[in-house]
This record gives sequence, structure tokens and C-alpha cells, in this order.
Amino acid sequence: MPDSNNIKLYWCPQTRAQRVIWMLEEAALDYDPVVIDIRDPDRTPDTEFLSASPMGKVPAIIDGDVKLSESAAICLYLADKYPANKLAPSTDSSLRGQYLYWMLYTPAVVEPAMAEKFAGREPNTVQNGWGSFDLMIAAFEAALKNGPWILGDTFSAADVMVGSSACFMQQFGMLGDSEVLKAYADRCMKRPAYKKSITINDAA
Ligand SMILES: N[C@@H](CCC(=O)N[C@@H](CS)C(=O)NCC(=O)O)C(=O)O
Repeated sequence: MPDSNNIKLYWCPQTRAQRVIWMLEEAALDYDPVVIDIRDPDRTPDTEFLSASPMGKVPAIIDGDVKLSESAAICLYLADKYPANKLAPSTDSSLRGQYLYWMLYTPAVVEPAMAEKFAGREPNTVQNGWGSFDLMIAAFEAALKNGPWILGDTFSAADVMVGSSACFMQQFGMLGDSEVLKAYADRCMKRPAYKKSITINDAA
């Protein structure tokens, strides 16, 4: 089993970093949290953080020689490197393709679709890589018909990614009349690792 004692997590409360805390808790890994106050424009630049996050965005991790940002990349990395809690289907599993799809759904589809909706822009579903907010919701909901989790019976790191988006949208009243997605968000929020990530966020 690889040694996880050295994982350094760069994060900031009330940001996308919460989903990586959720992931680390699901994986039962030890980590040293370091707060980067992204809301302080006068903060002293942290060169070690910037070496892991070229755009200066949280979350980022340093795990030995590995330096990584982008929450989906971090969750993919952690699930494969520390497989004890089985948060990723193996590379020869028939679920692996769907797993990768849903791991990327949040940054590639959900977040651009949400940003477009927040901005009140009219979607161009052919040109947009993310289709539209309504298409994003419809595909997400359809995938959960065989739930309880996005891959079916088994919770995975893909649920951390799309589940964190569902919880965010639930919080901001963006799930409309989708009882399927609301129930999914509720299931995610009941997980002890999710609750711990919220406690850590709220205490910081
Ligand atoms: N696609 C990235 C987005 C990360 C991101 O945008 N982080 C924001 C906080 S939620 C941030 O660090 N903003 C500070 C900045 O850009 O200076 C991911 O999923 O990790």
C-alpha cells in the first residue's frame, strides 16, 4: 500500500476544494491541509502551491513527487493510487468507461452549463460542448435511473465529482422538479465523509 502520509492539500473554504476533502475522507487518507486565501488579492504568493497549481486555483495537492490541480484529475489520481476503499473500477472493468465519463462530466458539462445559466445566456446546443443546462440535467437524471449511485450499486469517485455538483445545485435551488437528482443529492449529503468535509469547511 503506498504511503499517503505526505499528501498536502491546498484548499480554501467554500470552494470546489470541498469535493477533494470529501474524496480524501472517502478514501480514508491522511492529509495536511494548507489554506490558500483566494479571496485576498494581497496574499503572499506561495511558490510551492503555484508549482502544483499553475493557474493559482484550489484545490491542489502535493503527494511526494506528484503535484496536481484540477479536482477531477486529483480525484482520478487518488482513487487509482490509493485503491483500498475501491473508489474506482479497475481498468479492465466494464464500468471503467462510464466511470471516466462521469468523472469528467462535472468540469466539462455541469460547470459550463451552470455558468451559462447564471449568466442568462441563450444556449447554442450544437456549438456548446456542454449542450445546455436542461440537456445536462436530463442526461444526469437518466444516468441515475439504475442508481442509487452514478455507476449503479457501487459508490465511486465519480459520485464525489457529480455528487458535489448535485449538492451545489440542490443548495442553490437549481434542480427544478427533478426528484431523482434531489434524492441523489440527499444520499450524497448523508455520507459520513461528505458530512466531515462540510464540518471542516464550516470550521475554517
Ligand atoms: N476546474 C477547477 C476549478 C478550480 C477553481 O476555479 N477554483 C477556484 C475556487 S472554486 C479558485 O481557486 N479561484 C481562485 C482564482 O482563480 O484565483 C477544478 O475543478 O479544480
